[in-house]
Amino acid sequence: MDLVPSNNVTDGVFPSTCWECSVCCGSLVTVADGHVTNVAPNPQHPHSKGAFCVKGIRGAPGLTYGPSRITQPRRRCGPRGSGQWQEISWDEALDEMANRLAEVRQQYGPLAITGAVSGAFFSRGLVVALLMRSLGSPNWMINQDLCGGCRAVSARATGLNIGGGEDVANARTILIVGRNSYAADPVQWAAIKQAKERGARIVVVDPKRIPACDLADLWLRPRPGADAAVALAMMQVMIARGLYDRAFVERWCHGFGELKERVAAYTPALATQLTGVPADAITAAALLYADGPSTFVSGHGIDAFSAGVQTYRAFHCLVAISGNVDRAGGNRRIRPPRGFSTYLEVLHRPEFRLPRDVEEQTVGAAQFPLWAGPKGWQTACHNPSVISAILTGKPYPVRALYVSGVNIAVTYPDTARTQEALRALDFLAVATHDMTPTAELADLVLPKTTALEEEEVSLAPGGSTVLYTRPAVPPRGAARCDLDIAVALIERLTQRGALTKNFLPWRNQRAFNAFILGDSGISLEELQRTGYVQVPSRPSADVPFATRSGKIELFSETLREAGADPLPAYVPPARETQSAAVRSDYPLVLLTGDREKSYHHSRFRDQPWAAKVSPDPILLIHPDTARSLSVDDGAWVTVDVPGGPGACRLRAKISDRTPPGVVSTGMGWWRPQSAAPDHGARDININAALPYEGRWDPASGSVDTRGLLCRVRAAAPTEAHA
Ligand SMILES: Nc1nc2c(c(=O)[nH]1)N[C@H]1C(S)=C(S)[C@@H](COP(=O)(O)OP(=O)(O)OC[C@H]3O[C@@H](n4cnc5c(=O)[nH]c(N)nc54)[C@H](O)[C@@H]3O)O[C@H]1N2
Ligand SMILES: Nc1nc2c(c(=O)[nH]1)N[C@H]1C(S)=C(S)[C@@H](COP(=O)(O)OP(=O)(O)OC[C@H]3O[C@@H](n4cnc5c(=O)[nH]c(N)nc54)[C@H](O)[C@@H]3O)O[C@H]1N2
Ligand code: SF4
Ligand SMILES: [Mo]
Repeated sequence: MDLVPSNNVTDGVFPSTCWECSVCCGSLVTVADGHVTNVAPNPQHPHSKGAFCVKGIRGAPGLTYGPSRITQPRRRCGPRGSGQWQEISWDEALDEMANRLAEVRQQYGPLAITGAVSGAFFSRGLVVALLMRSLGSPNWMINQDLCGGCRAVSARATGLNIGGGEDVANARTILIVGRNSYAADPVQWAAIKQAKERGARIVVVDPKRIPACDLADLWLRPRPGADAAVALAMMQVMIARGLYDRAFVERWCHGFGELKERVAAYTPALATQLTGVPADAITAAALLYADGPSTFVSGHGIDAFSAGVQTYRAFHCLVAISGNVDRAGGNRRIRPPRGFSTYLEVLHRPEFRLPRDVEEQTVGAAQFPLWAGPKGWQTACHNPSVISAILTGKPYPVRALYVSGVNIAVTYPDTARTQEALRALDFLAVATHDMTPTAELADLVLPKTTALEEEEVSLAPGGSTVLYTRPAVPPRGAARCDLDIAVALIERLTQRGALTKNFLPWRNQRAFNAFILGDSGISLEELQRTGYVQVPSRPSADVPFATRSGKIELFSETLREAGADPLPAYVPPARETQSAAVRSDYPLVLLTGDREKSYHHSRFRDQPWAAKVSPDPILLIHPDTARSLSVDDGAWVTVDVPGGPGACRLRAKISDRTPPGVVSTGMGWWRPQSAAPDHGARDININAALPYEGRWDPASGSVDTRGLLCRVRAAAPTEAHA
């Protein structure tokens, strides 16, 4: 059957899904005269229940109709980064891209070609991975070493794949660790507020006084990066007092004896020394958590650390021994609807794989087998090792890169080195909506459709809502979606004999989406009508865990085999291993990545409404610290870290939300109006000051993007203007 293309645009109000971030809120999109005139929350939506944010309302239309939108392919016609572009047709762009990729493949072999995307959460991530595989390369970079990588590796090692399965609505106690739902996730935030209203108890573990602290019954304020000790001590209390779930542990946990032995030393008193949290607060947190059902709500604040896997392991073990797994009010494992494929599953399916010996050559797989290569969570590369490979040719040359839907010249640590690597490539193509600092360094810039122009089928975080994003309007100009770009490229690569195997058998996004729906019994037509289909959640209790033992591995056989510590442990933050001299030169601790409601990472930087809400990159400084530094509120300061590539400029905001001695900033800053090609990415972007090399988590390869030592100085008057 030939599937009708979905871009039959009509005016009206249509149910859809906001696709600007992974929260996946249900939306109502109004189209008038072929234009999106309004995006609003869908109060009927079973997943988001009317929750929404300003990025969905203003960001997506701003991106689609804004003046900075790229609508025609561009070819570089001056030196790299000179900002000289020539508009070309898609045929020219695709021919050139196929020629250049075929040349690199011929000269250096398929492994010299790499992709960069945000990950397999969006279909474009899967598409780019499969395009790389079609070229014969297992290499693709994802954001997750900077994002959710530590929890994903821990989830795999422990067998506790509970991301998205927080049953806040039915919990008696909610343990929030390193998660600021207020800014990051309006659906979760609404659920937490509702739970509080009905009497749930809330325990927050966060160095900063975030809005959830105002709802909290108990707030633990550990030193950054020290959380594992909190979890280990909570387990120690629960085990010593017999407050763990014996029956669950016996039936479903592997290695309880070893865990018990490991945590015995982590008394609350020891945890106080390691974290600064009072012992009685840790004990109180353990007692509240043990009095369930309790759900563990966690986030980026304990991920993206060079010991993040161990921290997550400690919390995952805490969840396991409390028995709050796959039961109401606890943490559920998500099982996709029968017959439905998630992008992540497709990535791992044998028919979409390259031979094992090829996948084993994925950059980083030798050092981080649980992260990169065939055994890795998303089979991706280790990013900083790719950057090195581009610059040094080791372990082998990487010469061509295709970037889609990421702005790595801003969002990867060590901006200067990332830029140097991008400049050193033989070929760089960037699919984008606007001229980001990454796109500025490309040979070819490809105009991408936005989420208002694309069709996407996906699964809501809770697993029981299949979501539909409607192509509400036709693409502006010549913009194309990732799948269309990849399919057209594959055709040309085939003609040039540069294809290993076609791993993208779909003719268009419709066919791809039909494949994702598979035998689920859900049709695209139904989704188009309703915007979502609710499916009964599949019970996961009694389903064996995805480990060799079929149990939750408190003692992880996978980690043991990989030569890592099989039991959860406290690993001192890297800063504590620095010399006294360095610590005295860099006396403060830096947190990065504070989410802002008006921005999504580096996005929406050209949009006036966002700049109005948040005009400058902020560094939160405690009043006492500001006083000792003689920094006034609103003053421009510079921040740098030991061993870092340089300083970054931020604007001080004096606030007691951050503890004394800890300064805290956002990420993703650049200014489209500042001079190309950097657009400020080496000035006001915190990643200009962070190294991407350094201590890497032994399992996930993550670097510290927070908890680093730093120093803050008043910016010289010449540096101080915005
Ligand atoms: N508006 C908006 N929403 C977003 C995004 C965005 O850019 N803008 N990005 C999305 C993405 S990709 C992600 S990954 C999520 C991230 O969102 P979250 O998972 O909420 O993570 P963060 O906002 O990075 O940090 C959460 C909390 O961790 C705390 N924290 C920092 N260090 C530590 C520590 O050592 N221990 C503990 N316990 N806490 C610590 C911070 O103070 C902060 O309150 O947000 C998503 N949502
Ligand atoms: N220091 C520090 N660095 C960090 C973090 C931190 O906390 N601290 N956070 C990390 C985290 S958690 C993450 S997830 C990363 C995020 O890093 P990125 O994914 O690079 O961030 P974005 O700004 O969201 O990426 C934006 C690019 O995606 C494109 N884009 C947006 N929407 C779409 C779409 O629908 N389709 C396509 N094809 N493209 C689209 C836009 O062109 C935009 O330029 O940053 C990481 N970097
Ligand atoms: S949180 Fe905001 S940006 Fe993310 S899906 Fe919901 S409305 Fe869209
Ligand atoms: Mo992220």
